[in-house]
Amino acid sequence: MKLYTYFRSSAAYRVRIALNFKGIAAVQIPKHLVREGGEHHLEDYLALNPQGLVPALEHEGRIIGQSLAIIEYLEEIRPEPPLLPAAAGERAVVRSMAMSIACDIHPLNNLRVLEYLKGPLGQDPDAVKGWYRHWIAEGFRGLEEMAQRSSADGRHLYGGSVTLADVLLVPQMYNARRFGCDLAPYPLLAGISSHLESLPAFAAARPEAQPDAES
Ligand SMILES: N[C@@H](CCC(=O)N[C@@H](CS)C(=O)NCC(=O)O)C(=O)O
Repeated sequence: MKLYTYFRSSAAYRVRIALNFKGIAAVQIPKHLVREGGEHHLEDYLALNPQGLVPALEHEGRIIGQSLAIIEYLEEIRPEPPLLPAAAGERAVVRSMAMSIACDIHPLNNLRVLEYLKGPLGQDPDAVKGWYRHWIAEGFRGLEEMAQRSSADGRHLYGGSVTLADVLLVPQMYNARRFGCDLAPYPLLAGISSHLESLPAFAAARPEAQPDAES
């Protein structure tokens, strides 16, 4: 199994957590998103993943893009330990929390969106940071409230064990800290993330611990 990744990519970070959580080994193939205009734009990578985004997973002759599709695939080929609860209704709630990050926060704050704001739209760095922080605040406000309803122990977004929603939370929190977002309004999310970051599967997946990490 091969994972095309970049140490700071939060979507790749999600997949690294899921791989570690399930004890699945994957060879990491770094694609630098900034160097030389971004290695993800080069022909060799586009031939593998026409979307030109990381992560992508290569397994049994197939290339799978999209972190959520990859994680659901890992869940299906290695069901234990599970990242989704057994009951359909519970799984739906966990997925809704995960998607609030993957579909509603992350795409608005992705590198190419920020670059487009800076370049073609001529926005200055402070305006771009403001954009980033705005969408984090919008997304985290709702997620904090969802967590109040669904966390059983203040250490997990849903119930009292690790789920897909937690796998999405930690990388988004990492990014929010990088962009200097005010996290004080989300004490539950901050507490949950801090607990999760101490778990081995999450700690080993953090950007600074990756082979392609830069300071
Ligand atoms: N929805 C995709 C998002 C993938 C994505 O946007 N990856 C980012 C890194 S986190 C990327 O490759 N960005 C390159 C760019 O914006 O140019 C997923 O969940 O895998």
